[in-house]
Amino acid sequence: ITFALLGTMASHAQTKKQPISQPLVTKIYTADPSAHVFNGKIYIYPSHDIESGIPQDDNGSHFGMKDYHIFSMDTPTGKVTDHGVALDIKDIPWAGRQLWAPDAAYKNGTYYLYFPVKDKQDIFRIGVATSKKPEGPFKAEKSPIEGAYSIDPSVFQDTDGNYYMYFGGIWGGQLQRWATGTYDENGKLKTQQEEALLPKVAKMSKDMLSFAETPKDVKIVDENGNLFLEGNNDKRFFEAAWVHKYKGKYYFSYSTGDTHFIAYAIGDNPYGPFTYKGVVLKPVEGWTNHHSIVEFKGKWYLFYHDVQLSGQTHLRNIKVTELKYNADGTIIPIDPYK
Ligand code: FUB
Repeated sequence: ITFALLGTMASHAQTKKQPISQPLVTKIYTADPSAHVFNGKIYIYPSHDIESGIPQDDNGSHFGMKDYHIFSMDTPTGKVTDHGVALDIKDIPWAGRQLWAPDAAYKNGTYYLYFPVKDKQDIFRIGVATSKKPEGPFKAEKSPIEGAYSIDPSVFQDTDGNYYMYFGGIWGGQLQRWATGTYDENGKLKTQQEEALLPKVAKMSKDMLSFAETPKDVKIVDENGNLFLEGNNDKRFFEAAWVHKYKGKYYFSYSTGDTHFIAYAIGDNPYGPFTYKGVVLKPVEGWTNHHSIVEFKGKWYLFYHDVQLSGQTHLRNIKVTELKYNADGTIIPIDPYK
């Protein structure tokens, strides 16, 4: 070993980013953590990353996940329990491949697991599975949710008892194929000068298994009320929608994808419009950035992922850190590395 090499190693050690939090799960790879408080405990519904052997591309083909594990914690710093396989792709009758980021909701004694997966025609659709327990196992419905498409479902329970699903993701998430409301496999991404594609929202039916309405666009606007252009790719929606409510306001947070931020916008009702306010989470190591925000015993937490354990974009590990607000309700941006 030469002095020159030693010098390089020393400077790398100095510049290597120190994460602000450690992986919650180390035995398997996990990502896209959707956290909820059920029965006084934190339940995490993440993707379960695996080595698919499929080469990386812009459509995320290397994310070839096949099942979900659900995790619980008594406190955000407590022991993490892996409840094992909660749903396997082979038990979803209509599924083809790529079981991506899920979410969950509870209503009247039943837990609902919402998940995106490509159908046998390779079109991303959103399905639902049910269980009497938050950790599953879950049983999938026979068909996808009618009128639901693309990826990254997240279901928000409003304080009035209504539930809303937010969904969508561009590029590999195929949202660009649904720009007209029906599927068009030649649907193109917007050009830099065009208004960016928007995520979708639909109120859930009373049975939580279907939509009560045709999905609507979720408008994310700047301080002058203007929609972002595709060229505003540090602010426009890419994937990973999440909604939470804080002091009576609705916070819509999302990933900007190719610029790797978790950004957020605030609105007065679940449908928006939402006005862009800034960054929740700066880029993490790994291409994707995907999160959830949850309140537990009066404090707020950001669940997110990076690739600390593997160094590889498709083999991620979930994490948690506290999230704080300024007095005016804006979120204090989090840098995941010191
Ligand atoms: O985990 C697969 C995909 O990567 C998710 O659906 C996206 O949000 C991104 O995190």
